[in-house]
This record gives sequence, C-alpha cells and structure tokens, in this order.
Amino acid sequence: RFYGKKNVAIIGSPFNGGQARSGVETGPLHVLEHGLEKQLESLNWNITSSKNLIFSPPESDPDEGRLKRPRYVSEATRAVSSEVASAIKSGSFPLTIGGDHSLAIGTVSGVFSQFPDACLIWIDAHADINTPASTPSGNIHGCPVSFVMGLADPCPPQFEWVQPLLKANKLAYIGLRDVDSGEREILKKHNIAAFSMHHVDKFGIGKVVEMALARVNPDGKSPIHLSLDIDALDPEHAPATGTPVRGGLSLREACYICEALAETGNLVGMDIMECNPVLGIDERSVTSTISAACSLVRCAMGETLL
Ligand code: NNH
Ligand code: MN
Ligand code: MN
Ligand code: MN
Repeated sequence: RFYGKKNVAIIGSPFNGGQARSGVETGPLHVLEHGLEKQLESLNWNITSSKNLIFSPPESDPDEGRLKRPRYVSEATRAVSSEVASAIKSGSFPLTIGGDHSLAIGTVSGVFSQFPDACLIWIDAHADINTPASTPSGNIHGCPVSFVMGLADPCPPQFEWVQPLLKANKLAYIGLRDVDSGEREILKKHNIAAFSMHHVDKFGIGKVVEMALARVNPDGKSPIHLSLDIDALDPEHAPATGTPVRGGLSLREACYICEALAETGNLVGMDIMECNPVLGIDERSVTSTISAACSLVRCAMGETLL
C-alpha cells in the first residue's frame, strides 16, 4: 500500500541529552559521510530534504524527579515530532538519524499523529519503557516508549505535549536482553509482544518477525514504524555505542528484520539511533558500526527487493 512511494526526508538529529555519554550527537554526520544519500539514490529514492537539526540546551534544566535534562529532551523531541509529521504530510518517508534514543518520543509522536492506526517495531537490546518512577538511571533514552504510551503517571510537566498515541497491542520488540525489573512488570502488565534473544535462538529470526507482525498487525493493513537502536546488534558488529550488551543480533539477523519489514510494503518511517563514533576503540570499530547502520537502513528501504 505504501510501497512505491519513493520520497525520503532525512532528519539528522545530533542530540545527546537523553543519556550521559557525549559523542552520540556525531552519529548523523558519520552516517551521512559514509555515503547514505548516494546509497538511497541508487535504490531509487528521491531525497526531498536532508536536514541536520540544531539543538541547544536551555540555560537551566534541573532534574524533574529522577529525570535528567527534561526540558532539553522535551524541546528536541518536540522539534523532531514536527519534522517527522511534516515530512509525512509532504509525501516523504521520514528517516531519522540519531542521536540518542530519547528522540523516538518525537519520531513516534510524529508518525502516529499522521497514521493513528500504525504499529511500532522496536529493535533494541533494551526495552526503553521505563517510567519517570521506574527509571534506574534518570536517562530519558531509557524511557521513550512509556512516554508515547502515556504510562508516565503523572506526566512530567515538560512532556505534556506528548499524546498517548501508542496502544500496547501495537508495539513489538525484537532483540531484548537487558531489561530492568520495572520494565519487565510493565511488559507483563500490558501484555506487550516482547521477543528477546532467547526467542531469536529458539525460533529463528524468520519466525520471530512473523510472530511479531502477527501480534501487532494481524490483518497486515497497519502502517509500520521501525525504531532501531544500533545496540540491538551484537557489539562484534556495532561496538561504537553507549551501552553495548553482548549476545545480540548478528548483522544478518538485524538486516533480515529490516528486509522483512520492507517486504510488507507498509513501512512509513524509520529511526536509526545511538551510533556513538567517539566510543569506538579504533577506526575499524567506528567504521563497522556506521556501515552496519547504513546497511540496516538500505535493507529497510528496499535494497533486497530490487
Ligand atoms: N534500561 C536502562 C535505562 O533505562 C538503559 C537504557 N539504555 C539504552 N537503551 N541504551 O537503548 O537507563
Ligand atoms: Mn538499547
Ligand atoms: Mn534504545
Ligand atoms: Mn541504546
């Protein structure tokens, strides 16, 4: 239904306010310098716009309860949300390049404002569904899913603009292996489709993607947004990221997920988040991380369908 529409808006989002390690804000530049635009053009995409957003932290940004930098994250994600929504309104596929994963508050808000019946596939080592009460770190990149589901109760005042557009039955995870105890409770309570690395080993990636889509998109008609944290990959393939966790997806397994989603013809947006080139221990580890990110984007955008 949506396949064949070949306009893409690239939304570079050099933001690091959702976590503590600097360097993740240089992710978008590295991904673009790796040649992503040319790669997409050779897949027949027309780049309608390619922006690098500018974020500047407010002068004063005291913690809100446990949450760190709430105003900075709120302002940045609000801007991203409106970029994503206007890309869709103008007929383009929003491809958001992070930056840390708190940005997904913006990408999911933007996509769901335009496609209320969409579903969300979240590929990550972590569930990123902590609430302001459950977060062990106070880093908002560990909380975006709870915000877009309206689980933050009470909603922190800075985030009152965020609408609870995502329903529990429209969310599926693949790749989980480092889930906080508060997050486990939330996943159980809301009966969220959560496929961990255990499930990938047990069933194989093909079956896991099939099961995930059956849960969130049983009639195959929903638009799909893909939010991909590069830390879903095993650190062997993507070492340059803030919180690597061993035992992750192989590059092929992650590519397979992207290809299978492309194959549905229903993808309406994608995020590629949390590449942190500054944390690479050498040139090679940076290059492998960035080139993996580009491969995943190409797979989601139809490389293997040609
Ligand atoms: N669950 C932890 C937290 O909430 C870590 C989240 N870190 C991530 N998520 N990189 O993708 O702080
Ligand atoms: Mn993660
Ligand atoms: Mn994440
Ligand atoms: Mn992460």
